[in-house]
Amino acid sequence: MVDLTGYKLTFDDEFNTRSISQNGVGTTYADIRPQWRFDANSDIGFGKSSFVDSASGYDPFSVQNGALSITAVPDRTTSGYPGSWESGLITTQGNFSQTYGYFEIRADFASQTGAWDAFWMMPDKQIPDPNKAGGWQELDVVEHYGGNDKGTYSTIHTTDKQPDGVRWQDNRQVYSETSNPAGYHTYGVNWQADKLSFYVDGELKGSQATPSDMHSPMYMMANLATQDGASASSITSHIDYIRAYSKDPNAVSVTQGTVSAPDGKDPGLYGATTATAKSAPSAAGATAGSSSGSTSTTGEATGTNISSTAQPATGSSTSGSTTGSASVASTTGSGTNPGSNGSTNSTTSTSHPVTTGSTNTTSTSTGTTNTTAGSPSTTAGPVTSSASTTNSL
Ligand SMILES: [Ca+2]
Repeated sequence: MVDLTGYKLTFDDEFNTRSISQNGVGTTYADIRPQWRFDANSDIGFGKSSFVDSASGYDPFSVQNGALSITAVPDRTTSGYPGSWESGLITTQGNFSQTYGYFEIRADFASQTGAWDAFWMMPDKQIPDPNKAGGWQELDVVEHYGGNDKGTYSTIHTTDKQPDGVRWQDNRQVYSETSNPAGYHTYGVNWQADKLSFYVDGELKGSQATPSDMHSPMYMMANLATQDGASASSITSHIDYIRAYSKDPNAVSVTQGTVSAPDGKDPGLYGATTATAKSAPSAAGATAGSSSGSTSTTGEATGTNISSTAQPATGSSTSGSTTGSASVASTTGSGTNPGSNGSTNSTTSTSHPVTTGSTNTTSTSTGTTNTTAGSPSTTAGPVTSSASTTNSL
């Protein structure tokens, strides 16, 4: 079981309220990645889906029962890549990033074929690939495919040179299965200087050595994408919380928001500590978030970590040292997949977790989409400087 004794809670969104905007200014999340903006109200997305802001005319987000719901629907608005599904992504880019620590999402991921959920991280600043192999740094805490509901894919993307014959990330994945995939589960990574350990429901599923290029602040993203095969009228995923922790002595702890597990099964903080609520006069030993003394909103809880002015540069065209979003739009000739076409190179297919994951599973429904599905990996865009608040080291 994951043990966070000595850690501090450094980011917390229990999703009692909604704090999402296009650029993240004044909110916990942005819903359009600046380097992957496609039009006025959408992010190019990946797989068979674009990510839209509510200004598109379709709002993929809602907060109810203590959870954020993300609902994907077939092409509905004029925003987004033509013909692609429209869904949602949230990112803390520009607002929160951290070096090392434990990062966890509690979610009820969609189980319909074609659903593709992810909770993943990207560095504030990409380190150039010394091998020029088309790689970049990315940490996929969990990717979940509705067609393989029991499976959890955790993947480390690095530019470190891999052994001959081993593709970019093939030896950097932990795959596991859960016997009861329905309902909420937690997915976490403990990222430390020496190793990365992946957890499902608090249980260790595997570890890998931390690559040489993963020692700088990373921000978090969560999204519901779709792939080929999505045929439902809509697909919905639910996120109970996103929490981050640090054992850096200098880390600034936050106050936990009011716990609001839709199924009443919050796993707790694994021994980590939170900031003391400002107004908890007589609640001796009060559990954070459980009494009126600590009914801070999630905004307050996360706000201490948010730099209200820090925003990454929004000009995608100037940040395109590898694959700028401008070229995404212009090179999606086949029109089958905004994400993968956007990468316009062979790393797209090799970066897809199913490519490797399919060797570990008998699932065919996910495996069939290898060649067309982009992944969180394919979304990697160069990130320009971001003066985000960090809990480094
Ligand atoms: Ca919640």
